[in-house]
Amino acid sequence: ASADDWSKRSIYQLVTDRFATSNNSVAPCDTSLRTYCGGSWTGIIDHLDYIQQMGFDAVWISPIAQNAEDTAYGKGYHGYWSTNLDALNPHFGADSDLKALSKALHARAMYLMLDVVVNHYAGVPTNTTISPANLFTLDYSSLLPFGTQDDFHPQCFIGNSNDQAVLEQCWLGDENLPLPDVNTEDPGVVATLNAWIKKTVSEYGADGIRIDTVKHIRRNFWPDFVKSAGVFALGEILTTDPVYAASYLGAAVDGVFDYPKYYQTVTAFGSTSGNLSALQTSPSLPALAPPSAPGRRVLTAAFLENHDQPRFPSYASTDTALTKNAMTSVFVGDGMPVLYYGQEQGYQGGADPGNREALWLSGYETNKPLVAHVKALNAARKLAIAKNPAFLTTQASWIQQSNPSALMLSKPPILTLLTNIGANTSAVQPTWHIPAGMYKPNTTLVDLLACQAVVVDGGEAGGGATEVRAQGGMPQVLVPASMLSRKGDGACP
Ligand code: ABC
Ligand code: CA
Repeated sequence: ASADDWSKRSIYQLVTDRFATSNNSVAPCDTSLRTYCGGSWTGIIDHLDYIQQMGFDAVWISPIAQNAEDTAYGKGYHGYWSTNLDALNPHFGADSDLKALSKALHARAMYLMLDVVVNHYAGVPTNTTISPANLFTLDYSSLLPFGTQDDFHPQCFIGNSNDQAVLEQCWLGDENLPLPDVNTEDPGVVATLNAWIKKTVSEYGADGIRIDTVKHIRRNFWPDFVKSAGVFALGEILTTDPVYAASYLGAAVDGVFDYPKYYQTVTAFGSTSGNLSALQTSPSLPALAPPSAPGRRVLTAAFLENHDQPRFPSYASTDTALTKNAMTSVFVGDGMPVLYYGQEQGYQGGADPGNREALWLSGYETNKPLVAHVKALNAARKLAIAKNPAFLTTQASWIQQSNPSALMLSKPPILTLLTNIGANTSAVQPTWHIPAGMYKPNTTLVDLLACQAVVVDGGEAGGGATEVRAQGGMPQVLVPASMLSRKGDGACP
């Protein structure tokens, strides 16, 4: 599938080892042990209803390759510590299970996104500090399909460096668990990786790939790799800098995770005194992207949580109003929304590895407030796309509000009202000002979250200017009532 196809989708990101076990067995899972808890590809197949019923039509799973077993930081249950790209991780199931997952998704018209790691492997050191140039002894022959030291960059750690050459050619990890950096300067290595991604995508019927550590490989490596994949490629570039993130957009990969917006969103809604300004003033990534080939679609992915960041409520504590506002801005703003499994269950784990809880411990309960919230947000987004195809290509714009804890985002046909006042009932609720001229006087709008009507003022003087008072710190997602059908299409019948 292309970027265009993906742009309409909502992605559910899961950690394969933590999402669902085969046969619904309920094993304990202590995240601090950094070991396998028993999730499998078959487990995912058995819980596709759960994912689909929330309105998701794509699933991003953990990297599938065989990983290092026992390391100083536990086992490779997350999948990012490859040892053999040509073998599957046996903890997640058999080859036939992964193929069955792909088939089961496609039978529901859902997409499969594979996570691919080609920047590095994991190498368990057998001896440290041999010489400054050879920091440790590694069994390179066990890192397949490469297998020789020349296939990797010389030993050096990235550490805290921001130097682009160091980021690209030194190693992630540390002395306890070095991540041998693949020599992507070598044409033979590059050819092997391009052939590998082509084969992997076709073998497992992937509709798109999430590419790990994009900023750690030279920029001009990526176009051929993405072309070999032949499907939409969404890159991870972990940065707070929009200009840096955007420089990869189109030029290296089709889409990037909007990490800058993630940081701004956490700043804005992470507390009731959060600063809302960066979120409103930061330029959007597509606007900063280098000019791409005519007609080429570039995409960003919006998210509030992932496997590398503390879960949102671990910043916002238990204030569900803040969480709901932050989630709303992700789903109905710019970019393809990505929800990290467990957010819908209100999971609150902190930094890695605490943020990788087992979902089976929640019982996959669907009558939870955040499950309903996610459902409503996916439905709102689908309605907006159906009613206005330009929704996907029109950039959202912030409408300045005088109240310091109120935000208003316009992305037709949706007008989103956000606040970081929080759930505390004694807080004075902010008022949003819908400017005159936006809607005809007397238009009825419906908040798709509470299914409540808001009527635009008819008064001569105001010309449709309307004040809306927040309730309980909750966000509102407004569309004209005329867009809703009586039958109900998921969004407020
Ligand atoms: C394990 C343990 C951790 C332990 C660590 C030393 O070892 O679990 O508890 O602290 C995988 C595993 C991890 C594992 C790592 C290392 O490997 O999932 O559990 O950590 O062995 C990708 C994947 C990620 C994966 C890897 C490595 C790469 O999504 O899951 O991790 O295979 C860098 C990379 C980025 C990478 C990330 C983990 O590390 O660029 O691709 N993600 C700054 C740098 C970033 C850097 C980040 C690390 O620090 O600019 O390049 O990301 O945290 C500030 C933040 C900064 C931040 C800046 C931009 O903003 O405080 O951290 O970024 O505000
Ligand atoms: Ca590298």
